Amino acid sequence: LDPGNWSRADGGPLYLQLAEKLSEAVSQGLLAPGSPLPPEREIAAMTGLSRVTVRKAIGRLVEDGLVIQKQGSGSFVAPPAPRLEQSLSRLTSFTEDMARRGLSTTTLWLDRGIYIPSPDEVVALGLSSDASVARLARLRLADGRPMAIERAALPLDILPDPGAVEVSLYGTLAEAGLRPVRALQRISAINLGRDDATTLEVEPGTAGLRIERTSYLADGRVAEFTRSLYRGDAYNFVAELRLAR
Ligand code: 16G
Repeated sequence: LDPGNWSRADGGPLYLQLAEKLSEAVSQGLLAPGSPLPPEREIAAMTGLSRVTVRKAIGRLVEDGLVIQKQGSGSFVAPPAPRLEQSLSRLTSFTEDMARRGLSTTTLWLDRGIYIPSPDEVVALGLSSDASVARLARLRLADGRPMAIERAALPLDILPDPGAVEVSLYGTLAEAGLRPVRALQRISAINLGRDDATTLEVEPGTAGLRIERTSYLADGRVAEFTRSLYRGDAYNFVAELRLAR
């Protein structure tokens, strides 16, 4: 935030440049969630920018939901969004999970089409050597908050037309009488690479969860093989454990 770092020539209005710098400080953890922002006049003194510019920058962060203002006590970095509690014993879809919580689902398509399967898709889906595969890659958002990137692969006899999936994959499958009834899920920790981190709106290298789900139909056929990357700060996964006998 040093003075002298600010000029119009290179990068748009000064207040937006300042807003950008402050939001970087938040995503890099220099300004912790819930902590107070320095007062306007301090930021103005630090940066050499006018108080009007500082006020506009903070106003922008408030609009973006990164900063909250409390009457009489100033501006604070918004507290982290609460984690969602997700059961590990029920086979549900993203759309169902969010609807149950009263959250809206948005899906951003990253890819959707018919491909030659990769060797691990051939194995996971038990495909014959000449079969193609339907792939769906999506960013899933809950109330506008990016939660997960999901990359699903399905045999074409389960999903002949990937374009038919508008919102819910399980919804589309259920309409065809092909709702999965059982799944195996594997969870591991990862550090998100640059592209996936950018899509999930976190810094590259941030902790994430890699979740692989292979789901099955009632007749035993494999329905889907999905590899998902979840934001590490978005969920608590909950399982009930019982004494083994
Ligand atoms: C869940 C599943 C994913 C499935 C999707 C269907 C995990 C880790 N993944 O997100 O495998 O494809 O639901 O959701 O739980 P949809 O019906 O909303 O498309």
